[in-house]
Amino acid sequence: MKKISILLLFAFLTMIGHSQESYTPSDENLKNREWFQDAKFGLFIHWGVYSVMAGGGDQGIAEWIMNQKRIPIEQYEKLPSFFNPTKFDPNKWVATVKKAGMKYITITSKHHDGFAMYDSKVSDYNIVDRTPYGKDILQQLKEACDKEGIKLFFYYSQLDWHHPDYYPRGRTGQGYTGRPQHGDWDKYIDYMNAQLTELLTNYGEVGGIWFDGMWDQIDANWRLDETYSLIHKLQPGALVGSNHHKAPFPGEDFQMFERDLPGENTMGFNQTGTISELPLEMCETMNGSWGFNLKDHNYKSTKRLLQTMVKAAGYGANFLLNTGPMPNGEIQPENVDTLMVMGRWLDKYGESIYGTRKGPIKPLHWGATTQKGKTVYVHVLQLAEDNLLLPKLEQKIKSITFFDDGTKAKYKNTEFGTLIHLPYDKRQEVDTILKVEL
Ligand code: H79
Repeated sequence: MKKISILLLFAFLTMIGHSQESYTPSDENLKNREWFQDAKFGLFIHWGVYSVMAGGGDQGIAEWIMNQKRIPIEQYEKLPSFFNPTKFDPNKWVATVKKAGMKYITITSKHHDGFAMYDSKVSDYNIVDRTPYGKDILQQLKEACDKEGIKLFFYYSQLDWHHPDYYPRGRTGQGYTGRPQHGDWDKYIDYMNAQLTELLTNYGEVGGIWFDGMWDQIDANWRLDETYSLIHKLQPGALVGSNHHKAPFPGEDFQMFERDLPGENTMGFNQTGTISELPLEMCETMNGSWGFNLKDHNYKSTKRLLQTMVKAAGYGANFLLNTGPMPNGEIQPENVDTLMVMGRWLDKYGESIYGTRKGPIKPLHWGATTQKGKTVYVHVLQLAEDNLLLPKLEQKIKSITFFDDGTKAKYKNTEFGTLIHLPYDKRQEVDTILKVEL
């Protein structure tokens, strides 16, 4: 009897030893979480062989074209032979990122189509073996990033429309692909872990892994414990996040929100539940597409993007803004223009964004607050009146000044909060920032 309970206890201890339930992030990981929260702004890059299709003349299609147009694997496999980005210049990408005021890049290493954009040895379905270009873009980008102090994260799709062992199939990649109606799920997970091992061993220090696609079959046996342990073992500092649209699972280091501010669900699929205590990140598109789409000119204004970034910062969340490079390897000029405008704004107002944490007042219809030490930045994004009622703060206010010219703002404390006078001639088009000293 006693022997059995000791055995059981042993089994239990071994289990939690591997389990991410008991995951304690390393010091390096915690340091990187702080870095991440300070960084605030990154570039998301969706680049794959689908860029050759440029959306196929359809405004709403890009990296999903294989699934949406039901292209069988046999046909889709021709795309890599058309992929030859002769104008790809990683140094130019990184220069653009720096000028935009971004601190990191998250790039697709493999999207749902299963095609690896790097030199993978566990499958020849990759950029080196299958394209006339023949070079590893992740490698080149990492070198360019290292030179400039930009961190590189890898997006990795758990969902795979190409691998035969991604079986049973989930909500997508059904029927048309031409794969046999059988497969060995565990072999697929092994394959995925092998690819992740490559990504975490061959490219030096990686910022983190950005998972996507688990929503395809959320209840499948993803063996998350094993995958997350593997990543934390290979690179204890790398941050793990997953776009499963749910509250974070054990072993994850940050929580992400797709095209929604934390806690919002305008997209309909963001059932993230509560906002966790982990570092947060919101990703957003500049038009309506992630990958390159020739017809999608539905660009959001820089004003709107900057205001979304400010609101995200008000939640303490990073803003990961996307671009889908063209098949020739260049970033769309329209996107570069937008990034330059954002960079110029950050040159001037970055103090109120970088290194801040969410402010004492949760974002409201008029704007948001961010905080650094004893300074609260009040970001007034839209206000019809010339007075702002700032809800009561716990600490006493010492002074309020306009960020732009350092002049004092008139205010008075009322029982409902602080009434701040905001004359129209002090207003900025994008964001009128007040510095509140506590
Ligand atoms: O990589 C980009 C997109 O390709 C990918 N994530 C971003 C970062 C993405 N795929 N799908 N979506 C985003 C939207 C999610 C749609 C879903 Fe559903 C709604 C997933 C589950 C419900 C539609 C219905 C797709 C599967 C079932």
